[in-house]
Amino acid sequence: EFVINLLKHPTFLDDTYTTKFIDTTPELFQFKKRRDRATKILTYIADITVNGHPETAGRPKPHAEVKTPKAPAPRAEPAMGTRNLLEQKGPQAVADWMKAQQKVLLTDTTMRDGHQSLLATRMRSIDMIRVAPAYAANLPQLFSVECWGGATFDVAYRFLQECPWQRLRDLRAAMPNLMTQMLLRGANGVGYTTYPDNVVQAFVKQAATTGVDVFRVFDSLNWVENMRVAMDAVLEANKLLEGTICYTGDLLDPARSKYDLKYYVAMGRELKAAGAHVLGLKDMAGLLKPAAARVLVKALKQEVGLPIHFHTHDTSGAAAATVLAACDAGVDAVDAAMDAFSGGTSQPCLGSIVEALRHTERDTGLDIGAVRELSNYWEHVRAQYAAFESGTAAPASEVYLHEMPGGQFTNLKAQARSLGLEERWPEVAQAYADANQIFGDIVKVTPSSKVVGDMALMMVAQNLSRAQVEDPAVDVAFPDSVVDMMKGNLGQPPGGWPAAIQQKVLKGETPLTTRPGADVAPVDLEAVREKVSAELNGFKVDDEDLNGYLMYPKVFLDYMGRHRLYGPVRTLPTRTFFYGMEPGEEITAEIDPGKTLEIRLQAVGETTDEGEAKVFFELNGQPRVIRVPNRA
Ligand code: BTN
Ligand code: 3PY
Ligand code: ZN
Repeated sequence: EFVINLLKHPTFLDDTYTTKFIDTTPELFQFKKRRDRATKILTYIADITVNGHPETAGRPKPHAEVKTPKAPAPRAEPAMGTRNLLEQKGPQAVADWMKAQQKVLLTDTTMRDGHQSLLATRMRSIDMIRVAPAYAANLPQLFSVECWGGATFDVAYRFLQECPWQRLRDLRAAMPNLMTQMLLRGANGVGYTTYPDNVVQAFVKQAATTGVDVFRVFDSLNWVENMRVAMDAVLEANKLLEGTICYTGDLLDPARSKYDLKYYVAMGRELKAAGAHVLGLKDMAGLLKPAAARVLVKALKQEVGLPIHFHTHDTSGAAAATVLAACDAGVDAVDAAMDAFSGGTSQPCLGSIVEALRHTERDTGLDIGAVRELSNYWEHVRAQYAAFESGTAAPASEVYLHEMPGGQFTNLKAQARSLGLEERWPEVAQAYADANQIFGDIVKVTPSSKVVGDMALMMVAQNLSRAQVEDPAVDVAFPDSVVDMMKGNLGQPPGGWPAAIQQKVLKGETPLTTRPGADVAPVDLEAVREKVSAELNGFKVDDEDLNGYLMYPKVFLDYMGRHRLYGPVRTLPTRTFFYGMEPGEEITAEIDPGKTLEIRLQAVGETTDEGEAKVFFELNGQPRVIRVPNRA
């Protein structure tokens, strides 16, 4: 057996490692040909077993009795669902069908926003793919399954060592009758910056080809201009376009008149004119109150005329009331998550909505027994991710003060903790609200929410008040993200940026007032493909890889570098991926359909004087020894 020099190399350990390193130090890769995928996976398990996973170190562990979750059995052959309608009659027919339904249609967000909001987006594909056939068979009445986009794209590459495209492909194949749904940040794609138009176009085309049916497109400042390129690309792909309004403020509060009924209706009409089949109403922070939902949904239904799909978060604990009010007011579809992934910063509970509407004219028609079985599965899944729980146990009415999106709330808390500001969280919440006002009261959702969060942390860390920040006489070193936003690089908010703060941040530089993507030169896609391929030693870069690189160049290359070492670790059980194995334990990993590795950990040997641990396995009954550096 061989020694893995690479793991010891300082470039790798300090995390600046990229595949470039492979080109400059070819001697480390001479073993390349000998390393089959099974050996790579054993290497990964050995490394995690000896050294632990960097992401779970010092975090709570799942209980010893937490087993690999078992998906419910399919109850029948998958019945026809919305996907069949989309395939046969196209997206306009789906929208017409939605409007003709009495029942409330449901989207299950467990596989995207549910874990994004509760578990820092760490759910692995295997836990989704295993249960997907049960969705197709047992819940064919679902409107859609939100399972892609948002933060899941980069987290897959970055932290889960898996390809997001493969996840999508597998889910698509396992749920042929259900529409898959993704969240797309308009000109920001699934990233945090503005991409060239042709990058956004290529991304949408690829997502549609690999398996997305419903595209929920939004802009982080509600600027429709910034959404058109993405929206047109969805129309071009003949998929269902959900043009989306982000809700902020407080509709019924006369003091927050910037975002009033007129504003939302006008934006809804703009989205309709831009070609949206469905109007998305995205309440990313869970700020829409029941009485306001009644007014808003009714007005949008009447004045815009598109079917409405409502999304909210239960941070306040009052989201179910808002959903039910929206149902009373005629909303067409709503988002919810399975019990174990609902509540708190996630969506309200799907099963409870099904029950609340039962025996009313808006009965969803979903089989509650099937919902329960799936939810039991998800409960076991969640137990495996104890390391990523945020510990938020109760509703937070504070959300009406700070207006943080569900996905950001727990993240910002963790960031505050790492800056030593945990004790001062109430100040962070207030500073977030103040930062929002400094920027002129804006929509806060990725990526604008990140800018407001950066600003808030800076204000608390440096004890700066809103008055000081706004005072031209007080010198303030603004975060880079703030400078970028004030330059106009995320686009324009309604009414533009407040001139005084913009001038202070930009120190005389002239901001952009046009659409940022319009000023970015198109990327030569084939030239990039060749460059990436060269960087990866001639690896054949397909369209999915290319689109991954275009969104996240470094994250993608780092992923490829680790993939070369560790192989298809996506096939490992989640406990093994995060904690390695115990002596005597046996697992299986299906690395190809029908090709299964039976892996048994026999023992972990002593560490040699060179600092290497020998790890003894049985692989499909044959003994194998893997040496890994002991860094523990
Ligand atoms: C990550 O990037 O943090 C997750 C992927 C796994 C990285 C492996 S875990 C063993 C080895 N040690 C490290 O610090 N990184 C790699
Ligand atoms: C995302 O952009 O990831 C979001 O979930 C916004 O709400
Ligand atoms: Zn959300």
